[in-house]
Amino acid sequence: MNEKEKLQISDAFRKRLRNADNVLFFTGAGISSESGVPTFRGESGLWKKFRPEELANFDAFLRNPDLVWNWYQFRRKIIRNAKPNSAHKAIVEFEKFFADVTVVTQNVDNLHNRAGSKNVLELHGNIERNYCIECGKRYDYVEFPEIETVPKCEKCGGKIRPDVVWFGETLPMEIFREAERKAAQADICFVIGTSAVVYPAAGIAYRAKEFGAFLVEINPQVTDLSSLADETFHEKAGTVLPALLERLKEEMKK
Ligand code: BV8
Ligand code: ZN
Repeated sequence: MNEKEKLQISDAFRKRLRNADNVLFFTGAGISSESGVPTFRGESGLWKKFRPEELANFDAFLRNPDLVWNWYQFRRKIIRNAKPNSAHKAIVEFEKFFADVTVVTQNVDNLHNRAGSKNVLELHGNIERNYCIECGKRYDYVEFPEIETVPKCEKCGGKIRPDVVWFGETLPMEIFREAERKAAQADICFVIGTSAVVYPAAGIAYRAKEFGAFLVEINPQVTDLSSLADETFHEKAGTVLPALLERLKEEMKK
């Protein structure tokens, strides 16, 4: 679909949009790819030579702290130079049309917050936050110098790690429980830019569907969720979401 063409939506979707109160946006790395932030598993995968599971885990960090720390420094640099894209911004605009709009994101790139979304639940933490693995001292939104070795805590000398959820680590329980509550209340659940292979996060989309949400998937690829979706747009989020916002404005005028 090019910018000019109008987005085709089903009558069922149009009806839901007109009557919805609670809308949930469940997002993954794909929503940030148009900001220039690489996804994990696509061809532009972050570091071809390593699978995310080999770097994003605590044992890898203990075994090779400098490598893992520099992987995050490499990503932080990309993310700091990135800007929220039209998809992130369209989600902020949706807040004007519905009683409750919640973003449940697997991303750690802080782009939903920077776009101005009010209710963002970060299931996997945030790359701009860090803490000492020994004493827990926080080092949030600190600009670490371009050092090659993992920084040490000024209080106790412990290694500092990014405040993200690594494979094998539990998600922040309060946040995850809130995401589950929102999923159970959602009238519409958008699933945007995720391969839906990471659990328990991916379970949020299934839960929303189970509790009656109208499931809308936006992803150029087919995923495990596609067969479950009530509406699928195999297009980029940066194209679909602004077009959907235009349709919404028209619908709301009627
Ligand atoms: C836990 C933070 C246990 C770090 C991340 C076997 C089976 C099932 C599960 C498991 C298993 N073995 C292990 C597990 C559990 C494991 C898991 O799910 N593994 C998977 C890989 C099989 N999960 C865990 O370990 C979780 N913890 O289970 O704890 C436990 C329980 C009790 C007590 C103790 C422990 C923790 C998982 C969290 C891992 N951390 N990230 C970091 O970012 O560095 S996960 C990482 O993957 C990111 O968060 C990312 O968001 C997430 C999912 O990836 P996606 O976001 O979907 O990105 P991906 O690249 O895959 O896909 C991008 C999509 O976008 C594509 O579909 C593409 O087509 C699309 N796209 C591209 N461009 C666009 C687009 N879409 C729209 N528009 C575009 N322009
Ligand atoms: Zn410390």
